[in-house]
This record gives sequence, structure tokens and C-alpha cells, in this order.
Amino acid sequence: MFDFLKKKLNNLVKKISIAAKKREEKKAKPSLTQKIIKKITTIEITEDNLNQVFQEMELDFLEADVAVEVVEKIKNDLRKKLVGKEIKRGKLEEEVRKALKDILLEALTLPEINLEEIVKKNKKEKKPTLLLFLGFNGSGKTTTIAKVAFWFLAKKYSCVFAAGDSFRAASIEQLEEHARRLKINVIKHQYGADPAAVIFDAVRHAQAKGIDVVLADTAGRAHTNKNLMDQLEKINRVNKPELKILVLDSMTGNDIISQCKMFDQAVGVDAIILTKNDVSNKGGSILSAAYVLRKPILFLGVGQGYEDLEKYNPKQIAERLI
Ligand SMILES: Nc1nc2c(ncn2[C@@H]2O[C@H](COP(=O)(O)OP(=O)(O)OP(=O)(O)O)[C@@H](O)[C@H]2O)c(=O)[nH]1
Ligand SMILES: [Mg+2]
Repeated sequence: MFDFLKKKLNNLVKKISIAAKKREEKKAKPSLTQKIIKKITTIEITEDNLNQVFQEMELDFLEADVAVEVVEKIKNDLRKKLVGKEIKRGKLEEEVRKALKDILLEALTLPEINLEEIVKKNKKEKKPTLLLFLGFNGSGKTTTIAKVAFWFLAKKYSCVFAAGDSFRAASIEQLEEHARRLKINVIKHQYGADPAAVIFDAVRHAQAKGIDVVLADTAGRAHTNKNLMDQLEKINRVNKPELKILVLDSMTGNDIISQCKMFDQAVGVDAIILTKNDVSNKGGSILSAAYVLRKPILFLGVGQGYEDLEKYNPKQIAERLI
């Protein structure tokens, strides 16, 4: 995971260090002894060094799916942390690496949502928690719903699915198959039915049976599907979900930014789950999603199995990246 971006970031560290060293070698003319010693043992990174390196690496960042905004942030923060600072020659690479790691961690640190606490609190008030999953076609909504249910079941919370995708062929059967394996119920209507009503029924069912979590599937949609976007707005208005969770496919690269903005405008996005991190490998989309969108990321999807769901952990990601 993230190997591609990791390689690029390590290159960045090396290049900044090399650029700074090269300039020092050119510049070093003997002056006072003290000065010479200082020159030999310390080094200074200049604005030019950074500009040159970032110019060289522009394509690398794009290739790794790092959004332009993020590249700008990294550059500006590195400037603040490094330019003009005298660094011991032998520590150059280490210092650059440390600065970059701090910057990444800051970019990756997001407001947090404690999913379990929310469910626990609602349970005390005898209220089921409705989680609505939305996103583009094929982003991984249905699979993620099953994974999140598995996560709740492991914590001894009860779950029910709402078959809110009555649009795509075989979508209900897909959800039913997951339900069968996880041994939980699905509340469904026929294909073509109003998803707002299906989800409403599922919540009523959960209330009657004392079920803790309602996980509502929805059809994949894009902003060009006016009818489907209106439908989503109705689902939201009728059911007032506790959380609207946007499922984003990390393979789609920087597209996830416009996708999020679009769903956020339409119904408001409370949190994000980023899927397919096991296949995307590039790593940049997670950095872009975190830094540009500033929405809580609940989990990362890292495979097709139910257990392939990782809690989002910015520290761990920063460690992995550099
Ligand atoms: N490798 C990998 N595959 C995933 C992950 N999440 C989902 N998938 C796969 O992505 C494909 C699409 O997943 P679905 O869950 O059907 O996506 P969806 O968003 O519900 O699709 P629509 O309902 O058609 O919009 C399936 O083959 C899933 O197995 C993940 O984290 N890693
Ligand atoms: Mg689906």
C-alpha cells in the first residue's frame, strides 16, 4: 500500500538534500576559519533549492494522485520549516525527512467521529442509528456496508440492512447475499420502489426489534443523474440519517475531490470511507482526500473480505509514507 507515493516522497527528501549540498559546494570559498568550519559542518536550504526540486517533481506528484493543493501545502510548509535554517551536514536528510513527516501528519489529521460512541448513545435512548452510504457507481458502497456491519457485529451491536438501491439490476440480491453470510436481515421493497420508503421501513423495523444499527445502501450516482440526485435529497429529508457516509474509490485518483464536493453540495457529507487502497497503491488520493476535503475519514477499505477494513489512522499512514 502507498508504495508509489512513498518512493516519490523519499525522492523528494533526497533531492532537497542533494540540491542544498550542491549549492554549498559551489559557494564555499575560504574566509575566516570559523566561517569555514561552519560551512563545512552546516548547510542551508534555500528557496531556490525547493523551487527547483518541486519543479522537477511536479509530474511525480501528479502520477501519485497528489492534488495540486497538497503539493502547494507541502512546498509552503517545507519552506517555513527549512528555508534559512542552518542544518548540520550529516543531519540534512534526517531533518528534511522529519519536516516532511510532520507536514504529512498535519495534512492527514482530521476531525474525528467516534462511530461506536454514537451508536452506544442512541442505544441508551432506545434509538437505532441510521447510517446512509452514498457515492459514485462502483465505488464500493455495498461491499463497505457489509464490512461495517461485520465491524459492528464483532462489537456485539445488532444490524439490519436497508436495500436502498432499488435501481441497479441485482443490487438487492447482492445485499441479500452479504446479509445471509453475516446472518442479519434485509428490509427491501421491489425494484423501482422509492428508496426513501425502504429506508424508512428499515428504521421502523429496527426500532420495533431493538436493532442498533441500520445500514442503508443506495444506488451509485453522479451529479449528472438529476433524478437520482433528487432521490438522494428525498432519502435524506425523509429519514434524517445520523451520518451520511460517502464511499470513495481511491483508484479514481483526484476525481474523488469533485465527487465529494458534489455530494456535499447535494445532501451534506459527514464522513468518508476510502476503498480499494489495497489495489490503488499510489497513496496520493488518501493524502488529497484528507487535506482538501477535511472530512472525517472513518475507515480505509483494503480488500474484498469483511475484515479488510482499517480504522483511519493518520499517524500510521504518515509512518508508512515516509
Ligand atoms: N480490492 C478491493 N476491492 C473492493 C474494495 N471495496 C470494494 N471492492 C470491490 O469493488 C467492486 C464494487 O463494489 P460494490 O460494493 O458493488 O460497489 P457499489 O458502490 O455498491 O457499486 P454500485 O452499487 O454498482 O454503485 C466489487 O468487486 C468489490 O468487491 C476494497 O477495499 N478493495
Ligand atoms: Mg451497490
